[in-house]
Amino acid sequence: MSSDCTKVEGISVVTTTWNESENIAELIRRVHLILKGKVHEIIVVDDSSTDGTLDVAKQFADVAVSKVREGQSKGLLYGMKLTKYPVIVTIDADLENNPELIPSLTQKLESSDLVVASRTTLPRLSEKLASKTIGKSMGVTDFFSNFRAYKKETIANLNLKGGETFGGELLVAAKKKGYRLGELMYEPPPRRSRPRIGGTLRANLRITWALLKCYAIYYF
Ligand SMILES: Nc1nc2c(ncn2[C@@H]2O[C@H](COP(=O)(O)OP(=O)(O)OP(=O)(O)O)[C@@H](O)[C@H]2O)c(=O)[nH]1
Ligand SMILES: [Mg+2]
Repeated sequence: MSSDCTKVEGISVVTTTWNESENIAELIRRVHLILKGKVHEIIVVDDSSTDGTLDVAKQFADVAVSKVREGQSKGLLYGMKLTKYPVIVTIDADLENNPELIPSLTQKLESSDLVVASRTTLPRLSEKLASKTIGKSMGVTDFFSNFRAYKKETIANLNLKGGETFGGELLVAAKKKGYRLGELMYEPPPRRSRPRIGGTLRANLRITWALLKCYAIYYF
C-alpha cells in the first residue's frame, strides 16, 4: 500500500439504501465533490426500494444495483465485492455521515487496516452498551458505525455468519484476522426522526441481538 491511500490507488465508496430517494443524489454529489481530482467510484446497493431510489442512483452513481432486501450488513458486503479500487469507504446514505470526512478517514489507513468514524455522542442505549463492552476490546467507540475506511484485503474471503449485525461482524472478523483497527472521532449532524432500522425499542432490541451475535463470533 502506498503511503497516500487517497491519491494514488483510488477509493471505492459503497453505500446501501432502502428508500433513500430524498438523500441519495445529495450524498453522491457531496462524495464526488470532496473526492474531486482523486480516482474514485461510488457504488449503491439498493434493497428493492419502493420510492425510486434505484432510478436516482442510476443517474448519479458509477454502479447502482438492486437486490432483494436482506439488510444493511449483507448490502455492504455485496457492494464491497463489486469494488475495483484497493481502498473502500462505506457510508450511510442518510447524510448522517459527513462525506467531507472521507479524506481524513482514508488518510488514517496509513497506520491502520480499517478505520471507523465514531460519533462523539451515541444516541441509543444499545449502542452505548456495545461501546463499553465489545467496542472496548476492539478499541472502537462507535462499534456499529458503518462509516469506515477499509484496505480491501480486510474483507477478502469474508462470509457473514451472523446475518444482520449492522456491520459489527465486519469489524470482528477483521480484528480476528489480526488487522489493525483505527478510529476517527466526529460530531454527527442531527439524526432523522424515522430510522429505517426501527423506532427506539425495536432498534435497541435489534442492535442488542446483533451485539450478542458479534460476541459469539468474536469468541468462537
Ligand atoms: N441495503 C439495505 N440498506 C439498508 C436497509 N435498512 C437500512 N439501510 C440503509 O442503511 C443505512 C443506515 O440506516 P438508518 O435507518 O439510518 O439506521 P441508523 O443510522 O442506525 O439509524 P439512525 O442512527 O437513527 O439514523 C442507510 O443508508 C439506510 O438506507 C436494508 O434493509 N437494506
Ligand atoms: Mg442513520
